Amino acid sequence: MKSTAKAPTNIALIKYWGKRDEELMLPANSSLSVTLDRFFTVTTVEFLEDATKDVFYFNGERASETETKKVSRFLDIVRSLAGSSLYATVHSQNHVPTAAGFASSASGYAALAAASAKAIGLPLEGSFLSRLARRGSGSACRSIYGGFVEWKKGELNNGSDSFAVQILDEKGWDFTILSVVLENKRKKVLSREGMQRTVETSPFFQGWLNTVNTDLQLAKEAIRERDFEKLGTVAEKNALKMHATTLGADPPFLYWQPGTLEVMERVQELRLSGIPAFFTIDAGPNVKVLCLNEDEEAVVKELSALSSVKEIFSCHPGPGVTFLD
Ligand code: 2P0
Repeated sequence: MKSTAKAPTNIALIKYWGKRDEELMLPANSSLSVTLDRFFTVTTVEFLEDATKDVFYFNGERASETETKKVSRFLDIVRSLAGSSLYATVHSQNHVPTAAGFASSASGYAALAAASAKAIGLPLEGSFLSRLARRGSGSACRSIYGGFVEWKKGELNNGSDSFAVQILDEKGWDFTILSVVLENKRKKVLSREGMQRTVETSPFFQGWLNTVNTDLQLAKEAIRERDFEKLGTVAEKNALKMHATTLGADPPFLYWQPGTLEVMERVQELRLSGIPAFFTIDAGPNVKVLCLNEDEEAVVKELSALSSVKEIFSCHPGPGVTFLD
């Protein structure tokens, strides 16, 4: 009753922003992401006959009570699906740079879903694992698959039709995704809280919902056609629209910092100089920059020269969840 799974992070090109059901983690809109080759979580789950509670180790150390509770709540879902009452020991090793603007919840819950499902004998097909991972964190449902992935929001109230599907595998198209990490970051509004506040109070949220599906269709078209400029253009516009909704929230908030704008402007200047580069931003100040492999060196050089840039990680489309045992 033991299994180890490795799951990658992903970066959304069409954002998941807003839930229609907080408990079941059902999104208000469908989203699209690219799974990254470089950052991942490895998690081992072992269900034990004689355990009296769940125990969670994170990066080799016993996790806090709060973190353990989160894992336990997720394992409750797994246990109820499997009709089991066994507690588990969970070891999770995160290979994601801290504060680099990657939601560690995506790789974290995808790895936990896969390892716990296998350890307890639940089905292992992608759609099942994706629905299960979604219950831990929305974006985790996309990390089950490699390459380019769509999370179909679904229509049903029970969430059975809300899961991710692969559009194109990681070998189907390659370009560079630069994770640009900034200096001087302030504590942010957590994405879960931020999206909830936006749904409840921002008059701009309806505008987001009115256009996100058109953006998604354009992005899928661009992936089918391997049209980098088309994909970059719609990804950048979609990210800006997502961030615009936060300014209408009450109280208003903004994830950007001066360095965020510095990177955004430099990317736009690069485009004017003939280099196709595009940005996207998640629920934090860091920026992800998309560019062609042949332009990577030039783009990294330009962005590294900015005073607010601390570090740049270069990523590519990568595979989804794998079982290590
Ligand atoms: C995304 N984000 O599509 C969007 C864009 C942040 C901005 O998914 O509440 O950690 O656990 O479902 O998945 C981050 O939110 O939120 C996220 P929960 P999650 O990648």
